[in-house]
Amino acid sequence: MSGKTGRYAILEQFLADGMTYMFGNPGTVEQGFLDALEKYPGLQYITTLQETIAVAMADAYARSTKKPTLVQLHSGVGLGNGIGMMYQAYRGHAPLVVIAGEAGTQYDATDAQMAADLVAMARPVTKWSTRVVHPSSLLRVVRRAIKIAATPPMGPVFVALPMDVLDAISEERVEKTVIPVSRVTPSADVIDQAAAMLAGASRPIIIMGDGIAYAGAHDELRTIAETLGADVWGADASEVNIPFTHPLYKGALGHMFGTHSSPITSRADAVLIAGTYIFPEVFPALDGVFASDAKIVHVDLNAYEIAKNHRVDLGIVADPKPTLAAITASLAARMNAEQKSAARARIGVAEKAKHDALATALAHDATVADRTPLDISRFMSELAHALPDDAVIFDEALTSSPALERYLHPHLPGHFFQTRGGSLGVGFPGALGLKLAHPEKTVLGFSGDGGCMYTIQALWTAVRHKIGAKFIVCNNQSYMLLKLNIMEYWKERGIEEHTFPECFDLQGPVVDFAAMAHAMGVPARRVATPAEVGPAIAEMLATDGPYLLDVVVSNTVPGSTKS
Ligand SMILES: Cc1ncc(C[n+]2csc(CCOP(=O)(O)OP(=O)(O)O)c2C)c(N)n1
Repeated sequence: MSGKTGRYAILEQFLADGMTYMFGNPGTVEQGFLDALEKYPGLQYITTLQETIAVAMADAYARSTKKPTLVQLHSGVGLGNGIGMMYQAYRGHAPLVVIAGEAGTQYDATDAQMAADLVAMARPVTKWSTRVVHPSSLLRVVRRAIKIAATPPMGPVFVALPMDVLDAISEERVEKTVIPVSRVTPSADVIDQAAAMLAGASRPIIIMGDGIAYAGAHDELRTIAETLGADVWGADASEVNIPFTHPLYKGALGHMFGTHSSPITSRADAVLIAGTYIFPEVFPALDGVFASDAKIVHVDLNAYEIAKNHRVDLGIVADPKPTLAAITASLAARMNAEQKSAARARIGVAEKAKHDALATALAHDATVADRTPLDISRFMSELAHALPDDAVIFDEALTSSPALERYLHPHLPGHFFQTRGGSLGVGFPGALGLKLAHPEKTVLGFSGDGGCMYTIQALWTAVRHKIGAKFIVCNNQSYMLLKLNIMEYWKERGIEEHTFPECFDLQGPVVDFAAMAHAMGVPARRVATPAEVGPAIAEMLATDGPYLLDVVVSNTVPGSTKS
């Protein structure tokens, strides 16, 4: 690379590491390497019109491909816009490599317009935040950043790139970054200790999260659950870690309230935690989450998360895939006939309970199927008939998600992603990131009418780069989740139910999402009655390219007389 300036060398480094997209929004202090991009057609710039979209697209792409993914933001102002979504990526362990330009080290003392401490801004939302200060270490620093992002527990990193460093000659060699192998299996005695704690349980549960999907440990999780006859609960689980249809899968413990999860977790006499942390809820219970005599085993590659908040009897820093397989083998040898038969009986009970709960929900859906305003279950049921089995979904439908799960029953690993981290606006850019990762598949992004307004300009990017994802707005004209949550708040504090805060309502003015889509070149339709559902879905799926459906649904708040 002798004789090349840093602005070229850095792009060659990204290419050497298999990066094919730079998601970003440009500025003048990045012009050097953006100008150099034309020499490298293998690295495509994906133009977004707001930094939130660049980060959210990259987040979904990285989650789907599990590969370090490049994001370019513009100086302090662009980084500032991107921070909320970088938090999302940090919480969700997405391996993003975020870069931003700076005027140059020679201007440090001047403190002029655009000057900002970028490293400090990015630090709280990254695994590592740094600045390259000399051309001799440009690629060294970039490779270290990529390695840190892609080493479990993965997460975003940030590198500030002063222009004068990139304009200087780079003498460093480009070489592929080495990511350490982390397929760590514990020793046999540790496996046996774990099996001994779990084997005799009569009320075992498994709490699992996306560390399972990351490790590709789907089969191992299913097998150990079946061996133990243990209910499986999700915590920070926003992908398919076990098929949603599996009899033992009970759903998510919840995102908000420990009062919802503690009654479940405290009943267990043995708890296996794998690939997640305890607990991701916003208002978690601070104690009493496990029975005092319950045995708690925690397996994860993330040592920080083990025994972070609550007692653990055996913490194992290891890869869930080989570890769960080894514990299962030990259980099979250790469990006696009576224990095995009790485990099978628990599966039977779980199967019946799941079947009955689904039948009740479907019976209720049938009573509202012909209503106008629409019930979202009508839309989901017709969509389920029309979609290919291997459609890929980004679900930010929030209060419409239960109906989505009921009909689309996510079951294929890598085909279903939900928001992770709490920042609204991931649904539509998320679908674009997934479509880039799976160009041959039907990809759908679901969002509430509230959530999609944070990043609606993503539709422009879809047209600009011919990314044929489909977008579905579950339009209940409100911040419905906030209404449901405040009802919980009223109940807990003995406050009588009253009208919801006006700021939770989105009815005035009502957004015409189809018109917005048309304005950005995306064909779209508004769906408001049961009769319109089928033809609209057919048109969406027959359209080659992006398409938006604005599905106008009831804004009635379940369980409330207020609106
Ligand atoms: C960036 C950001 N701002 C605000 C919030 C707070 N918040 C959580 S849920 C929610 C309402 C979401 O409404 P919508 O997307 O329409 O879905 P619905 O709840 O109606 O199903 C809001 C505003 C958030 N999570 N993220």
